[in-house]
Order: sequence, then C-alpha cells, then structure tokens
Amino acid sequence: MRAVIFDLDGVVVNTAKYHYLGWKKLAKELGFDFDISHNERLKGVSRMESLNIVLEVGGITGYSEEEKQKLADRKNRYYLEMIESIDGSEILPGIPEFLEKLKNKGYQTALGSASKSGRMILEKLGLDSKFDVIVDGNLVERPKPDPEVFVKAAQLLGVPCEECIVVEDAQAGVQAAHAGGMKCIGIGDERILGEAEKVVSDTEELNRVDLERL
Ligand code: G16
Ligand code: MG
Repeated sequence: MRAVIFDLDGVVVNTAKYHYLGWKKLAKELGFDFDISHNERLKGVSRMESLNIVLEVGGITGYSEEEKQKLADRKNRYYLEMIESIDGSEILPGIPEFLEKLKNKGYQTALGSASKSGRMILEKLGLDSKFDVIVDGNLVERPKPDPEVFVKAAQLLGVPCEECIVVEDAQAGVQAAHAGGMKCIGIGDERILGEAEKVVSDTEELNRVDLERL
C-alpha cells in the first residue's frame, strides 16, 4: 500500500452536523421537519442529491431544476455561515497523529471529498499542507458511489488504485472506493459500513489499524 485517501466530512472534521442544520433550516422554511433520523442518507452524497432526498422526506414534488438550484444555493449559504468560524479544535480525534504517522512511514495522502468547500475547510483547519493532493467537489462531475473522486486523487498522486486505501464514514463512499478497486476503512457503524475491509468505531482507532493487513 502506498497511499491513503481521506474523505472529509465525518473523517477529518465533523461538518455533518452543519450540513444537517442547513438542510433542517431549509426544510422548516418549506414547511416540514427534517429530523436527524434521515441524516445518514445525506452523508457523502452531493449537494443536489441531498436536496432530492430532503424534498422526498418532505413529500415535496414539482420544483423545476432552476428552483432546485436556488434551494440548494440557499442551503449552501446557511452552511457556509455556520462553518465560517470552524477551527482546528473541530478536527476529529487522532487525525493529526494519523497523518503524521503516515508521512513518517512514507505513505502519500490525499483528500477525496464530495464537498465543494473541501479545500477551503482544510485551509481553515490548517491542514491543507498535510495532504499531498486535494480533490474536492469542484474537480469531479459524478458523485459517490461513482469512484471518480478517489480515482482522480490516485491519478494525481501517481499511485495505482490497488495501492490506495480510502477512509470513509458513508456507505456511498465505501462503495465508491470498491468501484475504484481500492481497499476501504470505514469509520462508524459496522451494520452500515460492513462492506469495508475494516470498520473502526472512531477516528482515534485509525492509529491502531495495520494498513498492510487489510
Ligand atoms: C460531504 C457531505 C455531504 C455533502 C457533500 C457536498 O461529503 O458528507 O453531506 O452533501 O459533501 O457538500 P457541499 O454542499 O459542501 O458541496 P464528504 O465526501 O466530504 O463526506
Ligand atoms: Mg463523509
């Protein structure tokens, strides 16, 4: 194994709660409640796909593509307002140590995130220099579970896909890693991420995984 590709939301930083609050606010304005029980479905999927899920939950149909774009933009404004003040204290536990350990052992590292704000968030957290390559939602066309985001990261690193390990917290992300011919470590619930080669309950535990024995 030569490289580790990190998802952002739920792996490097917990931005999921801000995505959730942004969608919840939008839903409230549209006249329904979007509660936390539906949130798992939003993880790792693109902004537009998330909007479709939110509207489905609210039983709302009939918006034109143009109207949907405006709703997605509105949610993104709420999201950007909320993450305006995030800082290094919101980096998930064990991640800086894991990045350091990978560097010392000679692994290359990349970000592979669906979020169009991916690079900006890493910059805010002071982590952008810790990744050899950053691929975020601005550089890809097809959302996870399509492997495009990870394959692009591997290409930019110059490492064959079979020698890359993806770290993911979303089912769509595990599927994307496998579709790209990569191994995957899941962070979270074994029942949701069970397809991954290894599932750990939190990011701290990444430091105890033997990457050569996945
Ligand atoms: C993240 C989140 C998703 C979000 C997506 C797009 O993906 O998990 O909930 O919908 O990015 O984000 P944005 O609206 O900022 O472009 P990831 O791949 O980092 O887990
Ligand atoms: Mg994620």
